[in-house]
Amino acid sequence: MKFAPNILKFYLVGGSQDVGNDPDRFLYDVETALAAGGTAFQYREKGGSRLDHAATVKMATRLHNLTRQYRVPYFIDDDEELALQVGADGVHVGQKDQQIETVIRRAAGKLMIGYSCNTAAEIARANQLPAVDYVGAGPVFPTNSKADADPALGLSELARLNAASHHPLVAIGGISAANLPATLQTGVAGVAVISMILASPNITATVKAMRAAYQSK
Ligand code: TZP
Ligand code: MG
Repeated sequence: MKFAPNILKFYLVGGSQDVGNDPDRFLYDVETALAAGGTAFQYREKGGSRLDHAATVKMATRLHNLTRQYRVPYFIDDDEELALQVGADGVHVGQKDQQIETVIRRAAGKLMIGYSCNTAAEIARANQLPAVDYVGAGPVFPTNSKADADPALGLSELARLNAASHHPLVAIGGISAANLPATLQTGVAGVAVISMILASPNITATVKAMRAAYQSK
């Protein structure tokens, strides 16, 4: 699958730890969000997860089937080997994960590559890496979904990072229905969310409200 910036519009991120370690609920919620119009999905099995490696591979395969069914690009966080093993479309690499150069060497041409860049220096470095397809910047607002998150950037710093980036930029961290319009005003290509969707009492309504926020932009 070839990268296009519009896949970043409503980028759903999550793992079973984000829904109380309930794998079946996780699959059901991801399917609901994809059916309602999510534009990309990233499987991020992280801190607090109770899945062992075999269960993670099984989950990654089931999610692959779901993303195929809904024709949504499928990324895996921080594990290009798992991404290649299950036939995912991309890998997302954090600053504290594997070296980006190593991932590029192993995955360029086979997987789309996303890279977390939360400072001007990190954006400048990513600008020198044409194999990177998009950058993710955050947390924009305070978040409870990432234990080791940096301090919140705020909207003006987000706008500065977006302007400096040669790659399309997706904003992440603490994005809610309330701050979505202001976040989009910064000019970012899209927003990536965990709790806005996975903690929503009505996922379908939440995704539809996100779509409406784009239309009124
Ligand atoms: N990276 C920066 S903030 C964050 C990640 C993975 C968590 C985003 O979760 P939420 O619930 O949308 O704030
Ligand atoms: Mg990571």
